[in-house]
Amino acid sequence: MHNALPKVLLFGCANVGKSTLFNRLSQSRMAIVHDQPGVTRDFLSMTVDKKFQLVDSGGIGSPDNLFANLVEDRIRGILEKAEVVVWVLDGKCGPTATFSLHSYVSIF
Ligand SMILES: Nc1nc2c(ncn2[C@@H]2O[C@H](COP(=O)(O)OP(=O)(O)OP(=O)(O)O)[C@@H](O)[C@H]2O)c(=O)[nH]1
Ligand SMILES: [Mg+2]
Repeated sequence: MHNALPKVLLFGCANVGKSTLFNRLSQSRMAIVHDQPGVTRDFLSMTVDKKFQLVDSGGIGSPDNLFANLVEDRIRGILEKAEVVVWVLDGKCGPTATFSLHSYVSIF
């Protein structure tokens, strides 16, 4: 992800539609979309309109599996580097996440 353009990170719980939004905004089908939490595990980025680097990330609070901690560590790392963080929420359940955003990044 060595790109001088500003990074816009899609952040949020698993299965809320981050990858769907990534594909829509990047006009691609790069991200795997599936109705099951924990599908995205690593970052995916694409330059949009030659203006910013859109970054899809794994979901926080993914089901407990071998990768959950690794996914969360990766998200914490990129959160500090992103110029813009878009917190994606599921409109049906709203911001009822079982996490504190403060625990993810100190600047909020
Ligand atoms: N009804 C509805 N379903 C959506 C919307 N956006 C995404 N979905 C569906 O929600 C499911 C999860 O979408 P993803 O884009 O894979 O979600 P994600 O946040 O990337 O999930 P993880 O990678 O597991 O963190 C898929 O079945 C999508 O088709 C939306 O705006 N409305
Ligand atoms: Mg995803």
